[in-house]
Amino acid sequence: MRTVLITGATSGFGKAMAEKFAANNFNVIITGRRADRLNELKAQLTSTYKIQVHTLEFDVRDRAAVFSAIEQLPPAFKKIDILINNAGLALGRDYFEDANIDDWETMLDTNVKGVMYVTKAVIPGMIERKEGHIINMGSIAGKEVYEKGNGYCSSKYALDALSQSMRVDLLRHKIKVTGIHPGAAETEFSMVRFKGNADAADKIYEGYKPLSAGDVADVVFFAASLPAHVCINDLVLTCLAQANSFYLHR
Ligand code: NDP
Ligand code: 8X3
Repeated sequence: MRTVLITGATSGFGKAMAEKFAANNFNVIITGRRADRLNELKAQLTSTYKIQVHTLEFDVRDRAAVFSAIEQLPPAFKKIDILINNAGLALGRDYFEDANIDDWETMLDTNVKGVMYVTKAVIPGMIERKEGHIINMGSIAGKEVYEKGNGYCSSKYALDALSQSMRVDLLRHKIKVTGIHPGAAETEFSMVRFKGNADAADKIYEGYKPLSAGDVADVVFFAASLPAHVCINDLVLTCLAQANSFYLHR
């Protein structure tokens, strides 16, 4: 059986991806900071599907914790076929001069350095086997900068550069690298971005049908299911109402 490691599986895309891969006979390693949610998801997946689930509780910003968690994986989970770097967040939506510097640092540390740490910890096995697939969850915010997107857009542009760079460097090891860039999708993303302000979060999804976490999981699974010699390098997906970062028909 193949194994997928999904970061940020306590909510949104990561949780939907864990369900999708489990339903398709993958063993899954799910990570996040909220242990209660990881345990709940593990119980749900193991009772529904005939697969194995392992949980890892760590903050992707904590370099030592990332390496220690991956090193201590039980033998049955050590061979990771697919790594999905999904854990990430936006914090705040303010003009540059009003934006909070701590928020910028959290976004860059999580969305960029977190991906570097997790990938660095996971790739030795892929390199040894000359096989593996790394899927990085970018965003349309990493393709077109929008007003008040400063810190988040910077982090997702950096992640896009990282995906491209990994693809070039890991080519000789036969490791696929895919960047997936969703537009607006209704998850806990906006509640996190607006720091619990439900009105502000709800407004983001008003007047149109956004992507769901399941929609995104389906596309990620498709990218992960192609023949060994085929790689989707870069993929932008939006709901029908959204053309890009600027044009949203409500
Ligand atoms: P959610 O807020 O629903 O989920 C985010 C996940 O990331 C949670 O499981 C959270 O787990 C985890 N996470 C956040 N920070 C950390 C951290 N420091 N360490 C470990 N895990 C962390 O958002 P989405 O599912 O929507 O977002 C998933 C990814 O998709 C993100 O990278 C986001 O930027 C990106 N994206 C989202 C879009 C959207 O419109 N929703 C569109 C395009 C891209 P926990 O809190 O338990 O640690
Ligand atoms: C999330 C999509 O448009 O809010 O990455 O930046 S957007």
